[in-house]
Amino acid sequence: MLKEKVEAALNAQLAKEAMASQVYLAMASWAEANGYNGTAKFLFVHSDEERQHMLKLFHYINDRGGHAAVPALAAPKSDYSSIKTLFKDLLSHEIKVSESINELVGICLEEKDFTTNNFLQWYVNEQIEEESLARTILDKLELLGDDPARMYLFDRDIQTMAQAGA
Ligand code: OFO
Repeated sequence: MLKEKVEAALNAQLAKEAMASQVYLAMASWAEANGYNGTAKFLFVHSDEERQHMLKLFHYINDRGGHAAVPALAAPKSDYSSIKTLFKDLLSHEIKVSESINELVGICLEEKDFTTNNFLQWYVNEQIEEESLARTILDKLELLGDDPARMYLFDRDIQTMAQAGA
């Protein structure tokens, strides 16, 4: 049985994963509408992954005798000035999610809920990978500069990454 404090913190995390899915979906839409189909593909896949993260928490809460709440979500930002600003936002979003996962782990340890702590280790590792991927993409974008022809190559490249990850 989940303690109330842990259940509330898990539901708050569930809402953040759902929000991440929405944010990446809006980013995918911007990319697709602006002709960056490879980037859009990558972001659609990322959005789906965040939904899976949300569902994993959802089932865990219910399986442990809690009640998973479907969150109300604010409309995400829908416009970006460039691919680079989009990925900068994506990295800051991931950093915030990592901080929130760490706080959640802290709550589980305070409450001596070692089962949930164990369950959350998957998220701790996932965040390391996602932050590192976002940093690699941003480094690439820094190297490429803003030249549209190079953005075309970047877009083709990231599509390959999306296909390999899918
Ligand atoms: Fe859910 O992994 Fe990113 O945020």
